[in-house]
Amino acid sequence: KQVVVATGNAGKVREIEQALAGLGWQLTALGAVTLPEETGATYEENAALKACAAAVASGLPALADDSGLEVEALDGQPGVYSARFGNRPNDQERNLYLLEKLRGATNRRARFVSVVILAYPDGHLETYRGEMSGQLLEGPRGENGFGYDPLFVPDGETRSLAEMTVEEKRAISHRGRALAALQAAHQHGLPS
Ligand code: ITT
Repeated sequence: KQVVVATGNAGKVREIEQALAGLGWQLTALGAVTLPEETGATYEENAALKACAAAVASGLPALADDSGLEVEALDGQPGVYSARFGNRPNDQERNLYLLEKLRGATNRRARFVSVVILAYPDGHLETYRGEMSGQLLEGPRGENGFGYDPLFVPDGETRSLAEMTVEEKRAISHRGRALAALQAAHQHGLPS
């Protein structure tokens, strides 16, 4: 079965391909399809916007992830705005911005949320959600992963996500959990 992976984020592509390898689907890149602007107020709305646009444009089922980091001391920010936090242009700059915002903060608790939606060209949607709680470091650690990974130590772990392999991150992460639920629902084949 051919399924379009509707993301422009290479880190997500790696994690999705690794997590869904067991399904034997032919995962296809977006190609010429451009994703719509993320105008939704929730992860669910934004994931649906991206997955539906790709499914309609390609005529194939399409999978999208919308995700974010919710920081307790910042009242849940940046949340759905995680990819544009502080209007900073890249992951490294956004990490510095987050560290500035948290300077001196004793509560460094945060959680990642991922909503994965599989959309079909006929408009049918499947929605899967995963979360992971942890603590934010005072400086980056590790080179793996993407986004806020170098700053985040999951509960029960000592390493940051950027010090883990893709496999180790998948076993505990927000996206890993959402994708595990998708995989379980499709163990016996993709409906039509
Ligand atoms: P697409 O919309 O093309 O999929 P994006 O990066 O813009 O790519 P989002 O709008 O969902 O995706 O933004 C999510 C942001 O949240 C992402 O850019 C990271 O900054 C952060 N994020 C989400 N999951 C993460 C993870 O597993 N590790 C580190 N940062 C993550």
